[in-house]
Amino acid sequence: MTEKPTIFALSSGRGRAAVAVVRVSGPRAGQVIETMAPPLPRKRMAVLRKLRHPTTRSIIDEALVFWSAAPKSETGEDVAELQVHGGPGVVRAVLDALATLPGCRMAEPGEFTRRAFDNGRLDLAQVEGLADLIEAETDAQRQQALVQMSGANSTLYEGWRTKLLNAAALVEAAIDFTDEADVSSDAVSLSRRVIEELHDEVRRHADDGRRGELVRDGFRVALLGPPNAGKSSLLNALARRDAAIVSDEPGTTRDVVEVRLDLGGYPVIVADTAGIREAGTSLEGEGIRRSLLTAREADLVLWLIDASQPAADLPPEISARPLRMIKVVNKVDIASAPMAREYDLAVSAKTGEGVGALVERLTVAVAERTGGSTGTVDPVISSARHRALIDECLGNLNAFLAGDARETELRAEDLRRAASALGRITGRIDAEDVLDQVFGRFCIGK
Ligand SMILES: Nc1nc2c(ncn2[C@@H]2O[C@H](COP(=O)(O)OP(=O)(O)OP(=O)(O)O)[C@@H](O)[C@H]2O)c(=O)[nH]1
Ligand SMILES: [Mg+2]
Repeated sequence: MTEKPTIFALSSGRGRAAVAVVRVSGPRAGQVIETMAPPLPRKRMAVLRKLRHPTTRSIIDEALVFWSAAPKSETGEDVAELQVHGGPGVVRAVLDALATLPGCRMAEPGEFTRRAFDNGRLDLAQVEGLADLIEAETDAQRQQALVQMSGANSTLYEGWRTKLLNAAALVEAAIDFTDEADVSSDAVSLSRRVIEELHDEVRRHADDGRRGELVRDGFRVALLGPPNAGKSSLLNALARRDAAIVSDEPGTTRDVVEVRLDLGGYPVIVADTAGIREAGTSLEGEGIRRSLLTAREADLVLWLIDASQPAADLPPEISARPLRMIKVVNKVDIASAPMAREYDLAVSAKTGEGVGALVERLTVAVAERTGGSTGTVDPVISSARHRALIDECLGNLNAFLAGDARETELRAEDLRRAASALGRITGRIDAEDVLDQVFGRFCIGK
């Protein structure tokens, strides 16, 4: 049998830093320490050692060396960790030295995590949680990813899957009695109660207003309004930088400009759009088409009007839809907000008046929509992949509940299919097709 390659990579960030972490995983990890920084230290105890080049024996750096043995390590293999000084020259020299050792090669992106998955240290949902944790920009994202990485989603889905497999086995056992129709349909009715309860539980989990996905992908706010209302100015005020071009010429913004904000720990994506009016040119018409599309896809529309101008009506494409909307009057520094008009807030993008209140209002809207889920330890659906599989599970549970109880084999099949959808979330079942996609999200060294 050929030996599995021992992989190594810089696991900390690139560039100058106080410390750089180089990780080595695989059957030769122990040998790496014995060659470059002998002797092998006690497991999981940091020791300070001189790190030497394997052939020239020249000193590369002083390093803190950790050693953990298979299977109780992060990857489930033997792992050596070298904490060296974080200069690019040091890191280069360490990586070059490692490359000279037989059986050792540079790791590919996500390869350490892939090995942890292959060795059962993490399941697929946990791996995705880990990728989300590394990408988390806000506190809500961090907390949600941490829950998933710790295995809360996996435990929930595996629990459901076990129930389903038990119920399927019960129904299948009854198939042997098919000549006694009563016995077999009894088994189906018995399972029915369990499945009805499970169906409710899965449906409640799926019926979450997409709050997990909102936290992971960001809550989308579309800034919409007539030209010159100050949408781009407001975007810049919210972003605290000049993200979009502002001018006194109506029709300045043509393309959608997005900025990402952290509002109370939630990721929010605010999109500035082209002002809505009867289009002068086809180019402007295309801009307006994009504005309306952005508004339709948004989780909330911020309709902005100009206090110094006659009232502008909501475009019919927008007023016809049940969209969440906040109506804001801008430019209160030059015109008093007309009381007759319906609006929720008055601001001045120029002086900043009322912008704080608007941010508060947005934060509340986002928190409501995401169920105020910071601090939660409940597992939520966080990705489209998981949602599709949960829906598939529900579809099969529906088929079971609606199906003819006398068709025992078909009913058992419904349950097996529902179980298999859940198994694909955690990667217990034919995960091959999604593995490359999931592990491709990681960088080298993770
Ligand atoms: N006095 C005052 N002027 C403002 C305010 N907000 C924006 N303006 C001015 O209004 C003009 C239009 O601002 P923009 O932010 O470009 O307006 P817009 O809604 O993005 O316009 P379009 O992109 O053309 O649809 C600019 O001259 C701004 O300086 C405000 O609160 N007070
Ligand atoms: Mg603009």
